[in-house]
Amino acid sequence: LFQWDYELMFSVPSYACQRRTTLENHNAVLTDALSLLAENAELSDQEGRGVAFRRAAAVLKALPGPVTGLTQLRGLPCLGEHSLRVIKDILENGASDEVESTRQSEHFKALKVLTGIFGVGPKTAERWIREGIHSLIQLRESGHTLNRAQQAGLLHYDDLNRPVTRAEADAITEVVVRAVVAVAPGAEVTLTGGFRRGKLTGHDVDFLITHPEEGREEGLMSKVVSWLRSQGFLLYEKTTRNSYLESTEGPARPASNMDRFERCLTIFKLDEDQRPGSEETKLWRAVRVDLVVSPISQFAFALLGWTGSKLFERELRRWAGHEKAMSLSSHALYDNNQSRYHRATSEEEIFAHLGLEFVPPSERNA
Ligand code: DGT
Ligand code: MG
Repeated sequence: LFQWDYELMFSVPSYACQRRTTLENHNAVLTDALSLLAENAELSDQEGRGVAFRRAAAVLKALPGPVTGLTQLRGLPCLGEHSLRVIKDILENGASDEVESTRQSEHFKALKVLTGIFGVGPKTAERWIREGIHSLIQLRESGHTLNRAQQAGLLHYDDLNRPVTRAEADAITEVVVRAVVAVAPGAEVTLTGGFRRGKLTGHDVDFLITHPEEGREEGLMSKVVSWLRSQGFLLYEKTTRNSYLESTEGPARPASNMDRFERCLTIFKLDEDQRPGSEETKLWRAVRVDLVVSPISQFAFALLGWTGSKLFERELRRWAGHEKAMSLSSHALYDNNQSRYHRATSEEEIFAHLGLEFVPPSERNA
């Protein structure tokens, strides 16, 4: 029936940061399939392949309607041969053999289970799998010595693999605000990550803390963490100096005062309302919470950098480097042509420096 009506051609710009990607996804079946292949590649140390699948999925997420035929995709960016083959299989047969066999594979399932433990990355998981460890029971029985993070991860495995709801994120926000007000009146707390983009659930809750007076953020993290610990809110915590810059591509330059930029990975103990009629006796759940402290001079960059999505961030940096000869990080924006940093006190200013139209957080869900 009017088949040709739906044979609309789509058109989208190449970089995810040039697009508006809301949470409304008209192509979830296709993007779930491509995301699974991306995840498998990332877990198997094939980052390049992973990014290619993520970019392809992001293009489909940005389309204004469902894809019904391959011809609609002609001329779209980021859709490589491999991704197109997967899309074709799903459109024609309802499923892709490659995706389904990956989903069912013992190796992928074991990687998922083991990297689902907080503190366990793909390399460790791979090593354990080579020793025949595929499950939590086998890991417990193996007698491997686990570090502090992994012990906590194993102990709270079920909670940490259960999505965090918006209501739980709000409850944690209240606690973090109380902690910050108690130790540093005037300091400010901002919810970042997926919840700032409007997601209804998340794998963790991300916060950015700053103080309107430059320098007053120093020492803030340890005070906040001490307060939270003394009030019994923390099941685990580890503060690290931010090492993000070393891990990104491109010549992003560390800002001079980057050593003030601290991050604390925690596991919160969150009181839970007992469900009526529930047999459960546990009155709390564990939730992964990330705390980041930024000096006010870097706040806009930190906010932009910690709001995500991960692909949106990656695309912003790629745009900056390839199209503008600039280096963007969560600390600063360096202009290689002018050999200077661009100042910014808001996300809007950073987009403007980059020659991009402003994209609000709710439309950064690439
Ligand atoms: P989620 O938590 O799975 O629901 O989704 P997101 O988008 O909140 O992802 P998450 O929590 O892993 O990270 C939040 C954002 O922070 C992410 O979109 C990019 C950024 N991010 C993640 N890890 C790092 C890091 O090590 N350094 C910096 N600067 N940013 C990071
Ligand atoms: Mg998050």
